[in-house]
Amino acid sequence: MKKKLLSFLAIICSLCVMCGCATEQKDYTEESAAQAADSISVGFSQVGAESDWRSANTDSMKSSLTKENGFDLIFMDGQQKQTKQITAIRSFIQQGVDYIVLAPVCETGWDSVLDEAYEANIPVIIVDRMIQINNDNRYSCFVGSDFYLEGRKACEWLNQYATAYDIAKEDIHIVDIQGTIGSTAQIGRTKGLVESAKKYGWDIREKTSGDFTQAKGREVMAQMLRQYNNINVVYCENDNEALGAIEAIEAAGKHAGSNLKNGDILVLSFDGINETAINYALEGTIACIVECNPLHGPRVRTIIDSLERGENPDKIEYVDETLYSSVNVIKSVTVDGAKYDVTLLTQDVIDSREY
Ligand code: GYE
Repeated sequence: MKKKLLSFLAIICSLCVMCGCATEQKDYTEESAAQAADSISVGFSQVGAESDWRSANTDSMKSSLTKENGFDLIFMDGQQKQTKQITAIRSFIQQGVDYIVLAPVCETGWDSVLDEAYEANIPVIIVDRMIQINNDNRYSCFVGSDFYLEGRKACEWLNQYATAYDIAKEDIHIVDIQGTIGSTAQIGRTKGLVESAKKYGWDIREKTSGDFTQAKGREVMAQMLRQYNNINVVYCENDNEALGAIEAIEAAGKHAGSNLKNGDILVLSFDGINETAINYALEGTIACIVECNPLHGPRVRTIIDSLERGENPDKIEYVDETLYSSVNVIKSVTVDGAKYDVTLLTQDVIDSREY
């Protein structure tokens, strides 16, 4: 891309000289040519705009891969459709970008298009969610969250909560509002719940997708509340679904909170970006939120910088994430022998967050 741009701009410059353009204009064009030649072109295929997490992630990418930082970013919104993302990647290949960044809506079905990027010699960086592919050399590296770990952290929190408040395992009746089916965020969070339910003997009444949106979260929760009369835990695979679920709980004349013995429905959630959701966790309407960090822009920038220097960044980079609790009794959770602190959500904690 840089080479193509240089020759294109060189032609423009010589045309200007031939046409007798003013000297200042020539200087200006040469300056732009130099700038454009130096800039790194990046095609970013984003999943969509389904949640607050996604908007924060888009902002982070756009504010890191800026002209001032030496990038020429081409942003394409996939509207939650893999076909649109594949079309976007093909157009990036056509344009001869220097790098392709992909936040994949789902894990499978990327082989052909990433073969094409590989043949075109364009490095691909996977962000946020993972892909399953035959040849791992079709992407340079991945940066994002460990969703399976996130799910298990939430469930360890629930187990300790049940122990602390003396709730028998057979009295726990969970519904799972899943994310977009087939996305790593959904696969990992659902797997964490299913395995923990088996381990602790909890009853999962139903698992159904809310597509990571508030509207769908409300709709499926309303439907499940009509169907089952003993739901006392709702495991929402993101905050937007949790907001929808809470609306449905209230509309059904029930209460979202931590007092299960008094008939409350305990809401567990993921992300911690949406302000209303965070404030709900502060007041106890949401019992626990596993943070999911969306600030991948600076991370992608660091990866590209190191690839430019000819280095090999880590193939897989997981980001650190906090576990926020509305109650003070649970201090830490342990997953696979590793201990993770639980942060009691306070106004000070909210004020000190990066987003
Ligand atoms: O949790 C959800 C979003 O892949 C981490 O996608 C992301 C998830 C996030 O729509 O809110």
